[in-house]
Amino acid sequence: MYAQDTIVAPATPVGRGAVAIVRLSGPEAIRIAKRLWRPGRALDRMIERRLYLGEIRDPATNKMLDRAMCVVMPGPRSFTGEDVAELHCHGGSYLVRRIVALATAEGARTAQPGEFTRRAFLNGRISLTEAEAIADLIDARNASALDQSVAQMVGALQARINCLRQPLISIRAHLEAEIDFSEEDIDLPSRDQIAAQVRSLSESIAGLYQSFARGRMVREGARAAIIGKPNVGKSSILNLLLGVERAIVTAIPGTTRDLIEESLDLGECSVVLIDTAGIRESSEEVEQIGIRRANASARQADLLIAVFDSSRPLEADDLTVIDLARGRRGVALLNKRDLRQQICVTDLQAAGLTMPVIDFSAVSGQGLSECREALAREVQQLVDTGGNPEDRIVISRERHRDALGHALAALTAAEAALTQHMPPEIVALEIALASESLGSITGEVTSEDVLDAIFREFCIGK
Ligand SMILES: Nc1nc2c(ncn2[C@@H]2O[C@H](COP(=O)(O)OP(=O)(O)O)[C@@H](O)[C@H]2O)c(=O)[nH]1
Ligand SMILES: [Mg+2]
Repeated sequence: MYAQDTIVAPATPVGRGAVAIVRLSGPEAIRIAKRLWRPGRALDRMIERRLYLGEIRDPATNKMLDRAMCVVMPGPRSFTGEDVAELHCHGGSYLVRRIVALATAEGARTAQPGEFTRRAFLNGRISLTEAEAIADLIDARNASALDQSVAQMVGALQARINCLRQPLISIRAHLEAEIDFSEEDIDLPSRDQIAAQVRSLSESIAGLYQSFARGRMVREGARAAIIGKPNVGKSSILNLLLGVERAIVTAIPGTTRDLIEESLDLGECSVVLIDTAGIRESSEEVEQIGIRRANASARQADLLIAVFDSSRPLEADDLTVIDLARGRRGVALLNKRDLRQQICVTDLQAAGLTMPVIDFSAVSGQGLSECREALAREVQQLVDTGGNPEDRIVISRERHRDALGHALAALTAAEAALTQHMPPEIVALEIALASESLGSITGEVTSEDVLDAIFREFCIGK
């Protein structure tokens, strides 16, 4: 299935730290650890999965490199399912590189990104959804993303998929029986019964398919586009929210042309802030492209932050912004409240703005915490499942969504074949396709290409 060689990599990030871990996995892992770590002989008498203190030495010169801990975890009861040894050394980047080099000199190969987890999957230690959950857990930036990845890691999504797949397997068995024993008098569910079962499974799969929007928002953050006419302070607000000078701010209208995206953590959740070019009529070519992009990103965003300048009267371009914001989720910021006020909240409401409005100043910071709270509230409402526990299981990756989409298409075809009284072979084929698509999510059915795509995303040593 895969090369049975021994791999090595630092399991901790590059850089200075109190401790770093160099991990080995494969048939030679324990032998190699024994060559580098002394007293190597003691490894024979070591209790599995227990840390021991010793020294790391260059086997060629016997020169000591570090005082370090070692632990051995023989397969199959290890993360990868193979023999695993870990050296817990001090966290120096040269030191770690040197230990990895010593391990490769002893016959180990440097691991590819995600190769440890890939081996864990190939050895049946974890499912694909579990492997993906581990990657998501490492990337989690807020409480909701962590909760979501933990739920997936302990198997909630896998269980849900299996629940949907099992009935398909039994429907297929019934259809096969109908094909094989068509002459005999056996008791099988009627076509109508099967069609009803297929329909109800389709509904459940469609529900899970639709959870993608919520799952993605939790995993990556809800997308919030900052819109407004030029010079109202959009880029200043982005910088203030992020706490860094990310976007260029000038008094010249039309400064921001391209989209700028940055993630902002709000504790429970995250948003991806998108700074856009000002929305106005423009004849300048580059700015026009920027404005088209601003409009497109406003349409695609989950939330809008609509910005207005309180120190100037409302203009036609502001009305365009109010139009864009109609019926959308988000907040409006009445900016530049540190200056002499020309318009107030009621003027915006009279012009048709329906979003909640916050008095704001990107210069003084007025309204900042209120804005963060309002954004967090909006995201929470977007991802809220309304208390149905089944809805709490979500998909968060396009890979899952596409597989569910294929399963749905196959089930629709199966239902059509059933109602049109087509031969059971045709129905069985579609049911098999649907079942295979579901199986590809958890890794019951899989291909090398899919595995390559998934594990490429992992960091080295994971
Ligand atoms: N007095 C004041 N000036 C602001 C405020 N926010 C932005 N500005 C100024 O308005 C101008 C345009 O700001 P910018 O963030 O580039 O606006 P954008 O075109 O909407 O991105 C700059 O000169 C900013 O310093 C504010 O709250 N108060
Ligand atoms: Mg700008």
